[in-house]
Amino acid sequence: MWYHDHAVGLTRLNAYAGLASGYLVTDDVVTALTNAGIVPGLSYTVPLIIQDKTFKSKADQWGKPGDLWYPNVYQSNSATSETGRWDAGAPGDGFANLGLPPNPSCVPEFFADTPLINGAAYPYLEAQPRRYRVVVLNGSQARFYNLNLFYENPFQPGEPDLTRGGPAFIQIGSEGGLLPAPVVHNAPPVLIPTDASDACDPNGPHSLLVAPAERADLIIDFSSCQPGDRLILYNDAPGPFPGGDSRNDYFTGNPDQTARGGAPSTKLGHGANTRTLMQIRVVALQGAADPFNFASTLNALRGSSGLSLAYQNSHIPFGELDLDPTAPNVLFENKTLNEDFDSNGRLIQRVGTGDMLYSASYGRNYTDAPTEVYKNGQVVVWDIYNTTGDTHPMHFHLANVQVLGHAPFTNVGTPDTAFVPPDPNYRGWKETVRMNPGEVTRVIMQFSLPTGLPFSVPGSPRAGLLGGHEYVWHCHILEHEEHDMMRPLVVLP
Ligand SMILES: [Cu+2]
Repeated sequence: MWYHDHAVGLTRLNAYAGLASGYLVTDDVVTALTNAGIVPGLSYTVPLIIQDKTFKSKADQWGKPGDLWYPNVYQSNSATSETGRWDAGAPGDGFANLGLPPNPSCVPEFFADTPLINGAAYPYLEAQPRRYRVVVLNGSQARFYNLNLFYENPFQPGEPDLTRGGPAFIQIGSEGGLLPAPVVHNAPPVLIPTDASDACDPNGPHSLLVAPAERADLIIDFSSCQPGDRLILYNDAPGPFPGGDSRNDYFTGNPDQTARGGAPSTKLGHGANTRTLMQIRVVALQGAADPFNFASTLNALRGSSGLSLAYQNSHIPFGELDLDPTAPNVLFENKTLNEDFDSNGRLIQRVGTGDMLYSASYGRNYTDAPTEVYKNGQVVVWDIYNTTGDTHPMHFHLANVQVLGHAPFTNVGTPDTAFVPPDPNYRGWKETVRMNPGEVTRVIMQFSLPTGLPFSVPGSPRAGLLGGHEYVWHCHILEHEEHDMMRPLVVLP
């Protein structure tokens, strides 16, 4: 799990400045898997909190070298030039009119140039030839990561040998807990194919793909490695995802993009590099050999006392049994994800709710009156139509969701095909769900207020007339969330 400040209008800055942290929740079910040796214990558990930051290289009136830098200028493209970062226009009319953003301004997204893991730039991890439990959290503002593990190129320290994949990842969990079945990644590594403009197919080949706020609970077996081996944890996801902009992709020997407002070429052994996240140095085994390896772990997880049993058992304490969309009294509703221009000509992303007919400016503001108001215990199915060009990691407070599937659409309200089932690692309980452009994503959830609290909870001030408790759902690209891709979610007692 992780937690971070959520102040309206300041979330993106506070989280970027460091008001964010992770914690590991365990329970009897996970302890049983650990005691059986199937899942490595706490002494072999490594958290990887991945964030991207940009540091000032020179002192100026606002700070000193090494201070965090965050963009404060809305760099507009014009009709004839794309040296800016973002399109600009007038509300509802596309690109017709260059607006005049204030300075300082919010920006639609931020892709920094230096990846940090657990707060350190380009760190290394010493690993023994045995299994580790590796818990991954993407705590970035906007950047997605496609994670693969390669052996290091012996002739270029710090760089991967893209022809030599490292140990596989066995994914056992995501944000909401354990998966019903293990999912294998990095066997072999899968890089993301991109076109000439650095865009990819969001449903195309990928490895372990984590959007902001997504998590992956992994088991990695290094027992096939030798002491002295080195590995590189490598990312190649386009930013933004899936559209891409080569100025956000920093790697050794990349083209000089200063003429387009980007960075100079990165030299070997130096930053900026958003691909080489971390080095793993294999050291000698200490103590007894691990009784499980990759194959026997996978067998045990797939066995009758493995992950499927644990998945069923682990959710009972939270009241989260698999939800049935055919049960009586389930509500079905359509939602939309929208992009438009605000009154200053800046891109704005919003969430469309209610049953209005679709239009380009369908989105509502966070401060508009709540439209998602439900009675305690209500089960809902939401079909969320993404009318924008970005994949949005939509995040739900109060409830975890189950993803029922996704389908392409031409008109909001009408999927073009039957729903395609989600990826295997999207079949557990999710807090954050990637929703691809041009697709409707179907999720099911139950809005149950917390019970057994040792204190009473007052109604939300905004929802107070209804006596309701106010939560939110929003995009977890932090710049989207704040401008203005977040809506209230009210549950009545
Ligand atoms: Cu978004």
